[in-house]
Amino acid sequence: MYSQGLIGADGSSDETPEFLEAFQKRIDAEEKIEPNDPMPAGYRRTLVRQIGQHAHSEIVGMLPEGNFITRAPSLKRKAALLAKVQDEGGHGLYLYSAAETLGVSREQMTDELLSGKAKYSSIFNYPTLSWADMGAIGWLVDGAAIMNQIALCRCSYGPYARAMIRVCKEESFHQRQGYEIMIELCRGTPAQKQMAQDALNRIWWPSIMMFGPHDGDSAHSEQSMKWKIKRFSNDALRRKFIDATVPQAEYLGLTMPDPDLRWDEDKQSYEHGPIDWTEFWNVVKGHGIMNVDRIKARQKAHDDGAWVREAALAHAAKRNARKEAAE
Ligand code: FAQ
Repeated sequence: MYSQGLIGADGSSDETPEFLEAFQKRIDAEEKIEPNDPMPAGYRRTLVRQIGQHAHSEIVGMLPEGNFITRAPSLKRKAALLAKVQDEGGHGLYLYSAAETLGVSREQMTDELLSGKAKYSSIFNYPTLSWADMGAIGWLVDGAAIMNQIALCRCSYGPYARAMIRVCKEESFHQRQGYEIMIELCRGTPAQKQMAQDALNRIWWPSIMMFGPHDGDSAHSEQSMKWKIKRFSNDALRRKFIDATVPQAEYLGLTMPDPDLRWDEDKQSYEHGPIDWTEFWNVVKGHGIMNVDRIKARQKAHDDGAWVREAALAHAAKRNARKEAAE
């Protein structure tokens, strides 16, 4: 999709103080940085890290909902869920392409995911237990993803920012289909409403952990915000998400599973109770309930797809040979 850029083959870039200052000036002037532009190695590394993790999250994120495609309660629900899961796969592909513009290959990123070296969002290491989880994931997980990704549409790196525009439009559909499942369950029988409450109870805390550690513990936020890769801090986005979501829970007639949640009149915003960061880091380090299963499933998909990659390469080689023979 894009060229691999003009960064030296050894990944180096010329980083004199003048170069760094000129780069920062472009950022401050809201210019978009494009693949062939000179950029500090740290800027490129940060983007490869973040876009790679984001791509892996979309791909691994297909698994929890994929688990329910065959169990959707109606044809309409099945079609919507299938389309949503396919969209997430598409997002992963745009993002891998955006990362490739920075000189990292798709194979390298895939190897890092399958070897367990690469991170992906903590949220996808929790199991999906009932149909209500499809509602809560769309409502809360896609809702949190949009809150984060709307800001990324203004990221200083052009290919990432442009990919996010389409991704956000699709995530918005996902959020609505999830919330609509929640509405239907909450208007249903007491047992259905209880399913919705149970899903909220389990998914709420992991969804607010998606925004990452508190600002004071966020290793990358300060530099990423200076480079306008991130536009808001982790806590600022988490706060916006909570403020938008609490009234939606009230509309559903559900109770937020946070006894310390309170409206702060001065800040005109909600204050949440303490987040269990031990659980968060445990999941990030690979010890969540589903980490091992998720990587196993991705490894199987990769192995099962080997014949497709081989066939595509054989087809490309044949076409090239035919083209060369005709010249
Ligand atoms: N899970 O210094 P920070 C979706 C790591 S897409 C795991 O604050 P940063 C769509 C972080 O990587 C969801 N690890 O890091 C969908 C870093 O580790 P490192 C994904 C996490 O990058 C919906 C360390 O902690 N969205 O849901 C997490 O400045 C439904 C220190 O953290 C994106 O990736 C976490 N939650 O801020 C699909 C959006 N949080 O690399 C299917 C783009 C932090 O030093 C179904 N990414 N870490 O080893 C971002 O905006 C940022 O990367 C943050 C983290 C905000 C996630």
